[in-house]
Amino acid sequence: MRKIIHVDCDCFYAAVETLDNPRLQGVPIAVGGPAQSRGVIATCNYEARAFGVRSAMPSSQARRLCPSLLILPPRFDRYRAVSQQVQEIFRRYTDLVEPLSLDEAYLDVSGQPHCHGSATRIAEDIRAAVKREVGITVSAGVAPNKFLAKIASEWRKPDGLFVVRPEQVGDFVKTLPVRKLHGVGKVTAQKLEGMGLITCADLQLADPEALLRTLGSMGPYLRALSFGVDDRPVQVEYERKSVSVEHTFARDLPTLDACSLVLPALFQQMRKRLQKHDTRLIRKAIVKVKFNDFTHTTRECRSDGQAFDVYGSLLKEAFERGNKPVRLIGVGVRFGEDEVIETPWTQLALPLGSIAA
Ligand code: DCP
Ligand code: MG
Repeated sequence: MRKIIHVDCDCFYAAVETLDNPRLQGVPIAVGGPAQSRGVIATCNYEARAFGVRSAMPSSQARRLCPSLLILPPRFDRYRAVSQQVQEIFRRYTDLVEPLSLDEAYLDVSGQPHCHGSATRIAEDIRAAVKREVGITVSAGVAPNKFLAKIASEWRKPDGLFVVRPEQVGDFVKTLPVRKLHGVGKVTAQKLEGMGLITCADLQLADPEALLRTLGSMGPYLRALSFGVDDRPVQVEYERKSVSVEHTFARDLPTLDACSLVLPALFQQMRKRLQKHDTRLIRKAIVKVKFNDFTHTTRECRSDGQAFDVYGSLLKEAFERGNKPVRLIGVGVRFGEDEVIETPWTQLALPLGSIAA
């Protein structure tokens, strides 16, 4: 039986801003792009959430909901530094730390000597140490596996702890909506709900054959999760699957020519970002285009990602799939082993919400 802790900082970027400027305490603030130039909200504090402001919302809409909202530009270097400080605290308790982003991580504390081996007490220790030494609050979930720990950490947010003991797993999953399961996005959620499966209790009773037919290999995996079973280990070295850069333009680019003009700069930026990853095998080049009606399309092809021309062709194909003014362009590479490449076409997808996250 493993003991997993999932830790997630509360309104992370906003918390760091308040840490550095205590006068912001109690004031509704957000971090993001300015409302005048189509910026979006990265996050906001809980005072702003009370007005309905949310991550990934256009800043202009956030301003309408909360006219006194203070929108600060992001300072990623500072967030990375605070993230390092927090992760150092995690490592006092175990070497098995898997960061998922700057503000969240899984810890496997099975068999650790600290706190007489109590994962709950380790989680409380960590929460107290982060508050005392770093000055921000974090929420934690403790459970026998990653999936349950991650859900548990949301339960008492902000500044809370929720523990799912092994004997409580059965009751805990029963009422859990299937869309909370790891790997279930909008499309899978719709398929499940189309089969009448709303909660994990429903999924437990579903015909495994039907699940396999509708969901492929995802079927058995989700069925296992619905019983609270998840064997994924905490992976110390998180392996990045892709690197990309993208840009939303202040004004839509009306033509393919206009798009082609901005491509070299994006390509250079991506190459720069890739320098850190040069030992990895690049398998594919990717171009993403988002149109002014918020539809988006991705084109990719087998490539070592070094040749600019490949991106030019992908951009042309992507543009022609929509043939509309372009709001955003992204370029990237995918790493990987020698795998079977799936069909190169990605359907024109709707809506924006699914990619903003
Ligand atoms: N983030 C972002 N854009 C998003 C979501 C998040 O830039 N659409 C950034 C800002 C967040 C950080 O990632 O501070 C961590 O994301 P979380 O989802 O954990 O959100 P918060 O930590 O801000 O809030 P919560 O208290 O809900 O965890
Ligand atoms: Mg967070």
